[in-house]
Amino acid sequence: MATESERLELLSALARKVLWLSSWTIHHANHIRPNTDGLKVGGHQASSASLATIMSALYFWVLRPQDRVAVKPHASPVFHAIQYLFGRQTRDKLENFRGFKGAQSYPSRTKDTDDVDFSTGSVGLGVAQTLFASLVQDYVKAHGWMKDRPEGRMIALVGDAEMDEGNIFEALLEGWKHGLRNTWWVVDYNRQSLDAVVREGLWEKFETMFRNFGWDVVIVKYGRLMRAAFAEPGGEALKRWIDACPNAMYAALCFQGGAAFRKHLQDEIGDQGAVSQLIDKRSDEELLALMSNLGGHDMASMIEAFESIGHDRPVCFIAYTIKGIGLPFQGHKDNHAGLMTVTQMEKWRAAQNIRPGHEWEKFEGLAQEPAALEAFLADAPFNRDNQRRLSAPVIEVPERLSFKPSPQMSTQQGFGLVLNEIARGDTELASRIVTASPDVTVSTNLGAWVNRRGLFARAEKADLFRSEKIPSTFNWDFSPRGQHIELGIAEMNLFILMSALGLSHAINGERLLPIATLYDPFIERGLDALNYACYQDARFMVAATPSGITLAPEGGAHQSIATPLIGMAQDGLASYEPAFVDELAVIMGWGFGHMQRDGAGEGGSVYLRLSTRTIDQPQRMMTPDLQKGITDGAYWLRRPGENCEAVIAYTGAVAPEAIEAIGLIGESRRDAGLLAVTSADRLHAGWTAARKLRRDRRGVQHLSHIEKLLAPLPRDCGIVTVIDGHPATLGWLGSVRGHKVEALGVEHFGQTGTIDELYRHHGIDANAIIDAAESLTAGAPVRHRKMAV
Ligand SMILES: Cc1ncc(C[n+]2csc(CCOP(=O)(O)OP(=O)(O)O)c2C)c(N)n1
Ligand SMILES: [Mg+2]
Repeated sequence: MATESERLELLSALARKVLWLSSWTIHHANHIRPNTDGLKVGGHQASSASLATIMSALYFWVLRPQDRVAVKPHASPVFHAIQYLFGRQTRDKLENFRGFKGAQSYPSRTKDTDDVDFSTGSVGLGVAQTLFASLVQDYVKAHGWMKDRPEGRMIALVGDAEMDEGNIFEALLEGWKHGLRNTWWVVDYNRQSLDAVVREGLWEKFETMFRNFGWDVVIVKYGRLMRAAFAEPGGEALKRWIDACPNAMYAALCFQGGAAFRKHLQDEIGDQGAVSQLIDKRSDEELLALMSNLGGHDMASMIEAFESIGHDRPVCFIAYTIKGIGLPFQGHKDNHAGLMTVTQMEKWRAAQNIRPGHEWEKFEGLAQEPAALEAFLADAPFNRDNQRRLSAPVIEVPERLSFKPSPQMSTQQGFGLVLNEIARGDTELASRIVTASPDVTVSTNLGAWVNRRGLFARAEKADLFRSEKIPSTFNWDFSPRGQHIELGIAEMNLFILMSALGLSHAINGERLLPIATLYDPFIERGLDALNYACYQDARFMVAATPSGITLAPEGGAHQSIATPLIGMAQDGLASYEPAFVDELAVIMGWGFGHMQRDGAGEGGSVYLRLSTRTIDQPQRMMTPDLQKGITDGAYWLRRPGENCEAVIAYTGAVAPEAIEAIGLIGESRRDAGLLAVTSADRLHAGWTAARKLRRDRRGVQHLSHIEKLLAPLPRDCGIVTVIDGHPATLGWLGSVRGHKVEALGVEHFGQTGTIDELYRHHGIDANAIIDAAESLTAGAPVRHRKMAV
């Protein structure tokens, strides 16, 4: 067995190798791989160097298999190099870094093959993901599902400038409310962002803030060389100088080198005996080594810091580093996209005893025995379990979700009713659903669900109003069994929580079926986090309500126009906007299945754009055909006749207007058809996929759902589309088979008013639909119009 100090030496050697391999990966992509014109790798080199020691300390020493990490985006070459040394990444992928199907520019759960825990890229989001992943682990544990699995630590490697992202602060506050545990954030305090050097004293702000939220803070500022020098005569003066040196100056001196440090120290400290001696006895090279021996580059200091934690409270490590350490542009303020020239790389290669042509060899140039290095890697705690990506069985979804019907309802009300029915039952589905809402639980109709299933907290807390017997519609009891996670008003948090809950099957080996509710316009407030959750292939359901101008008296600021287009364009999210509650129940049932479907390109998350508008509900049998039409995205509510001249295709809450218009149009155009579009997204996706299939495999006759639906229409039939949202959502229907389209919808921020007033104002009322149909089709004018009210 190697001794502790031998093992530390092996570890430090591997950290140097990690820096080399990550730099070589980047260099290879820029200078060696053929056809890399225009593929210049920016942003990675200096940022990666900054973290090579810290990440080596974590992966080769500190981490256990159950720990999970979000790596700062530009440190992806470091991550890939570490995985390469573990034998989990191929040389081929490294050689193809940033290339098609190569190792990804930013660590990606879905695109990389070397065990990325959490994707990163849009700074701030991966950081918050670790916090919510920890809360989800607590949730799984509290529900008795952890079995004998040990608790993992959720760790983020955070850039200091990344801390500017507001979503991190939103997450911190939420974490505090929920008693966050098992979370470590390691701030790479290199005092540089992309453009600039960060403000002086930023660390103090970080420190107070984290302590304020109940975190432990560990500042790792000085490496061992520094600490030894401080203990020498004159060391105190040196330390004072280092502490007082402005960030930009320190960075500039690191770039300029030992001689520049010497000159500055002499100029500023003057001739003071002991300290002068301390400086003089070191060569320029030694002086630079001393001055750049910040904590984050000193293996022993980092290990000591990590190992000093013996509790499960959250910890923020602030590790001082130098951006681009060890490379020719270290510390330079413009180094973000810094790359080594071929000559610089040659020089560095030679200095590390790496023979040309042997650059990818794992232990090339290291003085340590390959067998000892190999044994050390094999023995790393992190490497002891190969099964880090877990899975969980599919939760059965009842054939049909039921609800207590009424002749008139809104889809938002229906959503509450469907969930209430599930909550009443004793199914596996009911126990695996977990809901969350950013302070709009009651106003999005989750109240009944919460009354039955309770709120989640690690400790019991009774609803005081209930214990005091004060009448209230809602029972707000908190317990470890609760299934609703109440969030503060931060939509970013909502979607990152969805991202964490929706990956529970892969991270915790226990499947959860998360449902988020929020007001539809605030999808945009959390959009980057929603996109992030989808990018990671987290699985969840979003009920967004109310929506559109249909929320009329709520006014302009709350109206959503673009969300149907977001729903269509967002990859990994199947979007639906049902008009009727029976449709919604079908979609939700299908959705719980879709959320659990596995395999390449299979399954995904579900977005339900709902409404508070109460409308007449159809009394009908839910036949298998109708059910299929609803989930495929459209069905004929009134089938077009053979000589159809006009079709109205509608989505969502404007159903009554479309139905009224078709009635009036029908008086002069008998064969008119009414197409209920439950999902423009599914229709469009199906259409695109069918065209691709036909193109790729000539002779294949596959038609998509919308092509089949529109096939019987005569060529000169006109289609009026109508939605309470942007008209482009349905406008494309005309391209499917070349029909003329008049697309109605909302393009401008509205104002308060009644639904009738606003529909008229924006031209999505029955008369506007009739006018549009008339303008598209020949024949006698429609005689009747809807009477003004
Ligand atoms: C949301 C978002 N905005 C902008 C960027 C572009 N960007 C990438 S890295 C970076 C600077 C990061 O600085 P820091 O976090 O200190 O990391 P360092 O470069 O020092 O390693 C910026 C602005 C991004 N990736 N994500
Ligand atoms: Mg930085």
